[in-house]
Amino acid sequence: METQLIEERREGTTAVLTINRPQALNALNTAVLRQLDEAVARVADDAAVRVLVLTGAGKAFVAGADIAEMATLDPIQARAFSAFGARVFRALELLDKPVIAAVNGFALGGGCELAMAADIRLASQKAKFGQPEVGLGIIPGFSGTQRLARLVGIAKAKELIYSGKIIPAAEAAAIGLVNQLYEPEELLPAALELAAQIAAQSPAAVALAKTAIGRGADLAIEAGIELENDLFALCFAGPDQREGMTAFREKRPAVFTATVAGKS
Ligand code: CO8
Repeated sequence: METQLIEERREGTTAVLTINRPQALNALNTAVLRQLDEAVARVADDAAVRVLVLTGAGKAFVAGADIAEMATLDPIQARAFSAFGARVFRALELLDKPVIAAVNGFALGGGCELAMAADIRLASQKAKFGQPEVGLGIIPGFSGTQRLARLVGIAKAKELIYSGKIIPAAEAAAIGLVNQLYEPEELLPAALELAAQIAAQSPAAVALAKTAIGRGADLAIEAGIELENDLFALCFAGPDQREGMTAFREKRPAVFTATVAGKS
């Protein structure tokens, strides 16, 4: 039987995926990436799930791509591995449900890249972040050069990627890489609480907001505004807009019925 490298559970309407390879600090090898991809696809198809929380078992979130597996790759295999990881992370980024990374410890190399594919990053005060690839003679290969520059700006991304330095959680929060810091034992409860707060909103509206922000970030401002106008109009096609506004006028909580399932 295949070793279970991604532990999957449901907490109400939240799916919790825990990368579970603590003996290698949850390093991402092909098997972990494949199981993560499958778990994300299940979450995408499960209409009962409104938010995904991603975390790691033990003292690491993910300490990077698996160096032992990468050590003997030829250039063709290296490209395939890089493209595979990038595709898995992009599927996570494009999931039409919000993804919260609960960064419990080391988020290095591919681990930092994985956290950056999430919508929101919450972290333990003890977490550490970095892109140490250049010290191994490689560059980030799971889209880190692209997402880090977009998240923290080109100058800071260059500083981190060129130096390979590992920064504490407080510094990651100060540069905008992390949304919020928590005591280690408070991290997962905080992630679940935020997930529950998001889950109480219209899932259809949240999904459209995710699309507007995610796709809009790659567009010129005029095209982004057009996209928002179109997606705003689309809100009026489903039941949630009527329910949300009727509930407000009737001074009662809204009961949203639109479901979001299937890959975007
Ligand atoms: N890959 C494989 N095994 C790892 C990794 C890793 N990235 N990180 C840790 N491990 C293993 C260690 O080898 C060790 O195994 P063993 O007990 O069998 O020796 C075990 O996990 C525990 O690790 P340590 O004993 O080193 O734990 P420490 O607490 O002393 O140190 C560190 C923790 C500082 C996190 C240290 O483990 C470390 O520096 N790890 C490597 C960090 C790193 O360089 N990450 C970047 C990797 S490169 C990358 O992610 C590129 C992504 C794009 C790939 C593109 C594809 C082509």
